[in-house]
Amino acid sequence: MTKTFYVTTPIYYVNDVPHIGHAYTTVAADVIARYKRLRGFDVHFLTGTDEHGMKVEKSAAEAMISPIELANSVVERYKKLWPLLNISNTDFIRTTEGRHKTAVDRIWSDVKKKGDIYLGHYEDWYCTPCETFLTELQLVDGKCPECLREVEKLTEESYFFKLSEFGDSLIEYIEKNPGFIEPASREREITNFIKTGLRDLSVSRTTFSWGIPVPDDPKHVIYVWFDALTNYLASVGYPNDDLKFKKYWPADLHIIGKDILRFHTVYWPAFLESAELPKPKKVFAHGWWTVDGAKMSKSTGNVVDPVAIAEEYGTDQFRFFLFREVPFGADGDFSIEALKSRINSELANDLGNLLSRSVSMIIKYRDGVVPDYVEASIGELENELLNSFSALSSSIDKLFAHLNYYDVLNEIWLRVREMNAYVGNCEPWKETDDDKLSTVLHLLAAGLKVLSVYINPFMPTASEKLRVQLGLSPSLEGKDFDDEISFLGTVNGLKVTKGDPLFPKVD
Ligand code: ME8
Repeated sequence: MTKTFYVTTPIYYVNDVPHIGHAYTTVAADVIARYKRLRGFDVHFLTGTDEHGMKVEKSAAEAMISPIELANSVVERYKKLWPLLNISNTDFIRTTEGRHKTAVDRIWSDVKKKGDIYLGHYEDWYCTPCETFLTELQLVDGKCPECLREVEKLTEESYFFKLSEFGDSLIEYIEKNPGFIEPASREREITNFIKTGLRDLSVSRTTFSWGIPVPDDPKHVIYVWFDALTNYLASVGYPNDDLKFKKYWPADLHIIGKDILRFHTVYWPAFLESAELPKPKKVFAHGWWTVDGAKMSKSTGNVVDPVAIAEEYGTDQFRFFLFREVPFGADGDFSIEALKSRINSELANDLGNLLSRSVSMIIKYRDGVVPDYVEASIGELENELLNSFSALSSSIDKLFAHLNYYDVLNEIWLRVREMNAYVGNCEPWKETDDDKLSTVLHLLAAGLKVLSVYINPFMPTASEKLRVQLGLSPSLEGKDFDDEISFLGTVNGLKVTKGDPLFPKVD
């Protein structure tokens, strides 16, 4: 049976246009989706939009359009952005779709039947931009601790979810499933939060109408987070397509920003437990991007538009930068200077030059056909390179298991540099021994072939271009992973061609 892998991004609010932060999470999910496909998994990769709630209703009113018109226009932008960034999602869900509403109705009804939803009264502070309820204690100078904006006092009839009863079982799940919350620092944060005691959660509102009505009590709309989280079930056929649901659920991985960790690691598993559904296997929370050292905000006007960056500097270059610049999980800073420097040094100089000099030498010394290697010419330098490459596969797989993209790229670039050093040490242009020269050229082609596989999840187009120059079939789809990463003796006879520089230098 084919192994499956289900990965999700958050579904993004439609009151904001896509920026580098949204691109970051979605490219991150795309990287693991592509890697898992290379490893033979049947991948379901979900992204989408979160379209209900007071925040969207207000933004639409300000723009003097209906909420659905606002949603439609922002969805258009996402649907243009994802192909531009080469995102290979297999589903795009909108919370205004019928299949989503069906799923929300069902989980609500199941949780209610279970006795975990009751009617009460709600009086507390609410931060509309963050769609978060806050206690008096959480306020900072009377304002929202997250966004530092004004909060509103709300008193209303509301349904509550008995979150307070789930603390022990949540802690037990976290303890029994190391790696459920990653990175580890986030796990500690959540464990501490749960241990301070959970309050029941208000899960319905009566003060606005843009949402999914509570079944049997339509003056209430369902709290936007209860609604939104359910998208992860709806996409895989819940509640009507049992076959599909069993195939993909529980999700293997929810990738999110650190801002929405609590929703995914406390509320979500509690809702699922109440509905007697399995919990996701992993939630990975990444860090936050600032821009030129400052928080990104519409008012400062420093919001980074991923469309402009990809169009000017290239999609692969942008994707590479996001994971090469900052360890995935940590906060990072975006600047055009840093992007350019990565492109020129590591893409153009290191990898681009390695390819172009290797192809040129194969053309010059062997009429463009990759020669076989000669066993007797394998010396110390060759063995070092071979050993280094043979350790790559298992170390990369382990790193991917923890979304350690930063070290994956480190491992890959270590090999790129080793190959460049190898060329420098061998000086093929001075080589007079024909066997030795063949062996060197063979090793270069074989190493580049392996690199084309490992860079593929990060830079799918560059991977294909590299393979075309090496005379390999561009796509890795349906290829056997182990064949593709095997080294010696697998590139004989390939006909290389000189192409455009893989990564043009930028000023
Ligand atoms: O929270 N740096 O949607 P949202 C890195 N609809 N990532 C960032 C970022 C930044 N500066 N800014 C945003 C929501 N992000 C809910 C989710 S899921 C059931 C519902 C990314 O449009 C990051 O992934 O506010 C963050 O979690 C997400 O955008 C928030 O997107």
